[in-house]
Amino acid sequence: MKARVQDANFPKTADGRVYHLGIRAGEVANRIITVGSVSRAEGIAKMLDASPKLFSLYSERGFITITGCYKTVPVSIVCIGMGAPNADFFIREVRECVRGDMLVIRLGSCGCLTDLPVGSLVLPTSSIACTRNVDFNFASGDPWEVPYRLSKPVSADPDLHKALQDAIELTRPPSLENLVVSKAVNASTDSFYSSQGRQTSFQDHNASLIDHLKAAVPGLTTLEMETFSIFHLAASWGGVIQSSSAVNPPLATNPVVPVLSGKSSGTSEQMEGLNASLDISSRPVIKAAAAQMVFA
Ligand code: R1P
Repeated sequence: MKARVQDANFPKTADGRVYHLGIRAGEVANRIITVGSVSRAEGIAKMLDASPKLFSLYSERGFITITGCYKTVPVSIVCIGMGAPNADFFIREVRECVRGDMLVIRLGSCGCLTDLPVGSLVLPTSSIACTRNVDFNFASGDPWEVPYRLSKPVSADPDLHKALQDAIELTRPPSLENLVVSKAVNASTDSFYSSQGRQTSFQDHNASLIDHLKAAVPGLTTLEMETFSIFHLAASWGGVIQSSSAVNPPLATNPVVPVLSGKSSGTSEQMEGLNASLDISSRPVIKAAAAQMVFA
């Protein structure tokens, strides 16, 4: 992607592409599943409708956006890699490319702080952030500072969390009967190592971190690296609100309906119009929830 920055405040290429995800309006849907790994993104993409043809873009910065329809409803799968900075690029740059509501579900893997078996599915209702306190003197210890800071919790969007829970109830195989946990607190960390309590060659002062986390955060079940940022940005988004009448034409009269019925492969402009038509409230919002598979 040849970058010609038009605006240093929100850099875009001359043809309107956001700088890191590489997409522009019309190439990403309002309903998004975000994942961390390429294989997971490509696996989920196989479930999308055969028509219209999938749009996919691998950005120079390693983000992948795959857009298509699932049972005729536009959906994007966005692979963001790992960590809060990438989650921040993802939410802000997608927000810049869509109008109306934006729904985000993160489907990822996580560590587990309870005795749930590997393969369990956890839907956190909230997440805290656990971050390394860089003011702590890690080289020699520090009587004045704590080595790790815990934030207050931020909640998943309750409607989307419930919708996700209901959808899983309807579709899960019997073998998952007792392995879905829909009330849990997640902790997102800024390191896979130090702030998740792993012991490495660095002086991380984290030997008691996991015990501290469990004692300090009731219901804490999972550890990963992105959910807090996504929930936090979703909860704090407060950009310019477009009037619903301007962005909410009735679906039946929308010119992109032929795209949904497979008669056309669609254009960026059509997808943009379709996204706008899918507003589900008069005040556009970002709603976020997460589903996480427990790994060893
Ligand atoms: C660490 O191995 C990565 O795995 C988890 C963590 O959040 C972190 O990104 O998530 P994903 O499975 O989505 O990558």
